[in-house]
Amino acid sequence: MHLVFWSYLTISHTQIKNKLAEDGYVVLHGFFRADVIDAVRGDLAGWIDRQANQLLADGVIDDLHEAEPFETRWLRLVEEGAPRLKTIREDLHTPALFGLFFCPQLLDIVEGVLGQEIRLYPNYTVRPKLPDDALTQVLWHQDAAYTASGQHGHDANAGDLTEDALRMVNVWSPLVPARPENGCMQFVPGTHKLGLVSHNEREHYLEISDGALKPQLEQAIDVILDPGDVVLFSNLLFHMGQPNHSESIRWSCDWRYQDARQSTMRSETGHIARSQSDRSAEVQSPEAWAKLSFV
Ligand SMILES: O=C(O)CCC(=O)C(=O)O
Repeated sequence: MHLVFWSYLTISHTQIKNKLAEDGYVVLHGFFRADVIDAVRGDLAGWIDRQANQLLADGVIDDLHEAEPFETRWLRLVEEGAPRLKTIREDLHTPALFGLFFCPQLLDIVEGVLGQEIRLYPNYTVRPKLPDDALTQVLWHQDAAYTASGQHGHDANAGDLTEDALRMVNVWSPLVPARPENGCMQFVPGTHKLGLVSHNEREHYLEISDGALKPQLEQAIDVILDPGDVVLFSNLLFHMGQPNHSESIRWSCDWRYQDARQSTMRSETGHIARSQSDRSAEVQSPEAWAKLSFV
């Protein structure tokens, strides 16, 4: 079976690697084909529908809001009592998500950075960023600080981990246009070169300490992306997710790749995306992905 998930690339793999090394991120516009993104939205619309039916059966809501579009249906359900979610993680083993996480053309790029043994790191995520909700407003951080802590909440071990142990390629791709008004991310280019800085634990997220953050903030840029676009970035890059001041949900997907020979530094092991040494270990198809679970 030959799977084609992407549309075109106007930049070479070497240029991508150089931009990642220099700026700490690289944007690939129009990377995923529209039907790939539509399929992901379709699977998530199915997830919303199943949640709605369960909530109705449990007496939490009285209306399924079936006529609402993808952008607002979950919001209407939350307004009626559905849980406010930071992230969706456990329910992403659907055929369409395979098209993002295991896109061969994306893995070719990642292979150029991480080598031929690649793991999909166990924190692949869909974010339904709700309007004006602090729970979904991700503070300034480096992803490596979460990794070093082994889980959200504290980074007590951060000092013990080398940058090599924390090395990953992070990926973020929106399912609706991501703009400053609806909570697109902000990056500070070049901050991956500062190494792992100290973070403070806030109510919902870690936050880079003032001393490290303040001198950098003037250089912050909005990461404006459309569905199909993808941004790759270093897990040492300073970044944040702005508040969503629109009237609909900013849906997005984010995931990370790691050298599969390294420890995940958490109890989950993730899934093998590419293995030169053992092809049979790779997740081979959308059907195989759909049979697996978040581990
Ligand atoms: O989606 C957002 O607003 C923030 C995401 C983020 O911080 C990440 O993917 O590491």
